[in-house]
Amino acid sequence: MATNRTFTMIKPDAVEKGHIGGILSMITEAGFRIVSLKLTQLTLADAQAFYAVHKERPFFGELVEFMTRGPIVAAILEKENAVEDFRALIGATNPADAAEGTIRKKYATSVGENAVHGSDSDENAAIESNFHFAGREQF
Ligand code: FUP
Repeated sequence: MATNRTFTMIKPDAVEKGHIGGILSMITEAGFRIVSLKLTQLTLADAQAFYAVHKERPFFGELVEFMTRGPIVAAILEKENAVEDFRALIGATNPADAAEGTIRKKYATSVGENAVHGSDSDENAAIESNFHFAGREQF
């Protein structure tokens, strides 16, 4: 996987509230190309594996429950400096700290229900992308 790609999820809170279109629009207006896109739902095992790094944290159970409660949009995005630029576009984990003009400032409601995920490294972007999309689904 090229290092100019990142992986994102539009989380259950934002899908429930009808923000798929608004968020995809912010993403494409910021210059990201959609490489892969689907509406899907994480199983318990998927969410536990995805957030395994947080498994000892007190919020782990709540996080897994939230991420599995409804459909998500999974996508691979491409742009120069994709991982870093996408983290800037989504804003701080806690929407109270998120800058004006970021996706979380506009759509997130709390540190738990924060509307979107963005990979934190090229390595994780590749792992997360390949978890959700077969090679023939990556355009
Ligand atoms: P981010 O990379 O911004 O998504 O943030 P983290 O990887 O630190 O956290 C992953 C997810 O865990 C967050 F999106 C929401 C959840 N979380 C909480 O629910 N409470 C916390 O105190 C920290 C993170």
